[in-house]
Formats: sequence, structure tokens, C-alpha cells
Amino acid sequence: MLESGGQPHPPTIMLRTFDEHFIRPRRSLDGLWRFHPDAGETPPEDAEGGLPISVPSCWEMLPGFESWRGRAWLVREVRLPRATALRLVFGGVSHTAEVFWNGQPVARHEDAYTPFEVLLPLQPAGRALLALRVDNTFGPHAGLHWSNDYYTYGGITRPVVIQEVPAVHLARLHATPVRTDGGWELDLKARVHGPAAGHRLRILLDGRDLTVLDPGPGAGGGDAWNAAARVPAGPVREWSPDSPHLHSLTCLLETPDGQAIDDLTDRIGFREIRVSGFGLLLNGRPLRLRGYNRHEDHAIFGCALPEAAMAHDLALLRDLGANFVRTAHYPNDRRFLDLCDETGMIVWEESHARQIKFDHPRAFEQSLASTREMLDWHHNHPSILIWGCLNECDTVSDAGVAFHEAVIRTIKEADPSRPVTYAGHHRKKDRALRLVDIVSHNLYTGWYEGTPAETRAVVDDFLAWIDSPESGGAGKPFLVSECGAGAIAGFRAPPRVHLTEDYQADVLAEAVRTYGGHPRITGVCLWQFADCRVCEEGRWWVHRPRNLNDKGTVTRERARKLAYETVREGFHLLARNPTP
Ligand code: ADA
Repeated sequence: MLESGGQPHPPTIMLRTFDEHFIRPRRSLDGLWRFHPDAGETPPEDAEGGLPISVPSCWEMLPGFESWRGRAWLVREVRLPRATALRLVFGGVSHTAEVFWNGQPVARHEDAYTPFEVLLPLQPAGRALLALRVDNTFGPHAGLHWSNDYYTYGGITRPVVIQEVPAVHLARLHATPVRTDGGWELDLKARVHGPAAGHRLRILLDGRDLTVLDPGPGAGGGDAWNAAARVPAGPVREWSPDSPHLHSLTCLLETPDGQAIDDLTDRIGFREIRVSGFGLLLNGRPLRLRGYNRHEDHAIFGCALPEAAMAHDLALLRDLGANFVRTAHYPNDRRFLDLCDETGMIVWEESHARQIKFDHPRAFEQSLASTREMLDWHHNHPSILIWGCLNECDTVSDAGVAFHEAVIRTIKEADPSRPVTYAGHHRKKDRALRLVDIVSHNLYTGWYEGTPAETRAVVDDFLAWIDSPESGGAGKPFLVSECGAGAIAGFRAPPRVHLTEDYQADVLAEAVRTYGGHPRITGVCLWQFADCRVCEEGRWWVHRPRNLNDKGTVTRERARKLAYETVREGFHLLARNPTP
């Protein structure tokens, strides 16, 4: 067991809401690190100096760094009780990380919102220095992070874990539930790292032996799978929003003489999502979605919400009557996804993009990387029913459609089990609808155009075009992926003018009633759950009052605006009458 300060450390499970390992020694590296702003090219030589900073956290929480954009070293000492090969796992670093081990560069990861791992060959016992050079600046190196209508924070913003790994160890386990006439089966895929010849992969479901896979000679890394099989799952309970039953899937890596030297446990849910005409079927039953877009943003924690704050958000979403959340506009912390799995909250997760510029030199490569990493790390979450990408990007030009084709193809090739969509905003100029399984569009009737009373007419006109032969979206489910209005918390006025809580409630009441009760619309996703901070530099949103995107139904502190009760009443009414 890894120790620090001479005391055995209990395994802490900070990356997930459950422990993924029982054999593999692991320990959290969360806690106080040292923060060195304005970092030079070489890492500090010790874990002294600088300022104390929590990991995970945003450096914007530190006085004087509330709006600091730069490059900083974050450093801590690690003690190894014995010589061992190591695996470091970072839940997320915002937004670019260069990882140094004992002064040597060992990894680089770009983009804040996907996990990454670092494998270190045999390390001697004793003290080591782990240093990350973290960059949250904008420029030619950042194709997805730019001065945007949400804030790019800085720091090691999600948990960090260190593990001891044998020369051959388990890297990834994907399990896709398949609903058949005879019951449920599992499509299993496993990836190992290292020379695996003669080893076995023993798969157990809730401790019950399911199958044994042969990993073959193994691999030296990369994304290739070493073993795959479809097997009957035996007696299982379905996962659904009302009964989010989770099963524990364990893979034991056994040596030729039968010794289990490594393990990996994940939780899975037996559910099937299918497109059927204009609608969605979850386990063969019609599904209508009502929920919110949610940024990872909080008045105190920035984007580094602790698990309790995530759970609080989910409790509020449930209280509001939501059954659905869209991770606008990037992959979320796995603990939030775990909580969605556990509570039955349906998720549209999307790779990182909000109005990215496709001509940015790094946009294409980084968009594909964010998409691939999301698919690789988050595959098993049963709550994720829809994969999304490329929010409000170019779906008009040939180059823009080609960009969408590449990203959507990446999703479909990796995971044909879930429908794919993007939230568009080019209306009848959109030329990429043929690529998706679900047509989604952001409609701000009553805010950026028209009045709430025009909500139905606007969406019917758009739906008429969607169902015409030339759109590419005819006959597909339609989701209103964003709709809403801003409200400055506390601003009430009899004329119910823009930015009053009164007017926001009017717009949301109309949206929930019109979109939620529309026979041709399979779901409505309000913009947005909570106010979020926006970037101060650059574009039109600098004029947003208090530098907030204030279309939240609650404030950044989770105080309720007038619209809270309005939406709550509307969503619960829809829940009682799901099919219009
Ligand atoms: C767009 C965008 C959101 C947000 C919203 C708004 O639909 O997808 O991220 O910026 O507009 O508040 O205007």
C-alpha cells in the first residue's frame, strides 16, 4: 500500500464515487500542493515555496488570482514505500498540463475536461517530486478554450490518484448492454497494458463469474482492444430513471498460474436507448426529456465543485422535476456522472466545443481528442443516453459540415449503442442534420428574437422545414437543446422587462408548456440550471451584467429565482402527463 508520512493511507476513491480497485494499491494525491504563478520553463526543485493551493481547486479561489490567466507550477512531494511502476490519473487539469516527475517531462494533456493517465516505469522507493505546469491562457495553442460565454478556470480542478501497477495491468474495460428477446447480454471489450501472453481476464458480475477472456500477447499502450466477447448477463435488473439499478462489473487479471495480480471494477446499468420515429425508447418504453443545461460552475468552487455540491445540484434538478441534464459544453467530472448513474438522471454528454472556430490551427485535432477521450473514459455510464458535440458550430459551409462528419463518425464508430446529436443554431441554413440521429436546436424565442407568445409559431415553422425532404432531418426526433432568458437575481419590476426575474419566468413557463407538450418534440433542455461566470476578455458577452451568463434558474450560489417555482410546476405537470 502506498504510504505518506509513514502511515498506511486508506484507499481514497476521489476520482469516482466508488472504489475501482481492491487489489491495485492506490492513493489520492489530493490535498495541499504548492502554487508558483508566472511559471518559468523548469519546475521548482522542491515542494517548498510558492503558495499553498488545494487540489482539486481553481486558482481563481486564491485572493489576487480571481481573474488570473497564465502558466503556473503546481507541485507536491510523493513518497513511495517501495520500488514500483506507477500510474498517475488526473480527473482534469484546466486547461493544459505538462507533467514533470523528478524534474523530467513525462506527459502533456490539452483541454480541461477529460481525464488522462501517466504511466511511469519502475521507480525507486523514497521521495519523488510531482510538478505540473498548468496553463489557462488563450491563443494558438488552445483551439477549444477561448474567451467564451463560460469561464476557463486554472488549476488541477479534478482529483488526482496514484497507483502501483504491475508490468502487465488492466487499462480499460468497456461493457455495452444488449437487450435481446432472451434477456440481457453484454458486449465486453478489454484493454491491457504490457506483456499479457498466458494471462487471463476473469470477468465477474456482482461477484458472479461471467466469462474468461484471453488478452493475447498484450500491448504496449494505445487504444487497441486486446479482448472482446458478447456474453449472456444472466439475471439482472434494468436501469431506468425510476429504478437506476447498478451492477458491479469486475475484471481480474490473472497470471498463467492463476494468481490475480490486478483488478478493475466499474458499475454498469442494463438499459437500451433507441430512436423510434419522432421519439426515443428507453428499454422499449417511450421517453420524453425535460431538463437543463448545466455548466460546471459555482460561486465558491469555480469549475472544481466538490462531490457534495454536485449532489446538491442533482437534488435541485430532481426537485425541479427534471429527468435530464446536458453537460454543456464539455465532458463532466466522473463523480457527477456517477451520481447521475446512481440517481437515474439522464445525461446528454458532449465533447468540448462552444462556437469554436474551425479555422483555429488546433481546433480539429483537439476536438477529436476531446471526443475520443470522452468516449474512452465515460463509455460505461448508464446515465449517458446521448452523445453530443460541436455546440453552435459551423454547419453551413462545406468545411464546417466536413468537420461535423469527422467528429460524428468518430462517435458512431466508437459507440453505435447511443444516438448522436449536436445543438445547432443555424436554423434552415443547417446542412449537417443528415449526420445525426436526433435533431437538436437552440431556440431563444422571447429573448434573442420575438416574444414568448410566438414560441409555438417559431418552432412549428422550423419543424415544418425539418420535416421537408431537403433538410436531412425529416422524421428524426427533435430536441430543443437550449431555450431561456436572462434574469438578474433580485431584479423585479411590474413591466416585466428583460432581465427581470418576472420576465424570465414568463419565457420559461411558455417554453416548458409549448416544447414539453408538443407531440413532435421529444424533449426540452432549458438554458440554464445555474448562472455561470463568463470570460472578461473579448467579445459581446463582456457586456453581460456582473460578467455572468445569468440565464440560470438558480444563481451561482444556488439561490432560487422566481422561475424556479414556475419550472418546477411545469416539469412536474409534464411528468404526470408525459405523452402529449
Ligand atoms: C448559446 C450557447 C450557450 C449560451 C447561450 C446564451 O445558445 O450555446 O452556451 O451562450 O447561447 O446564453 O446566449
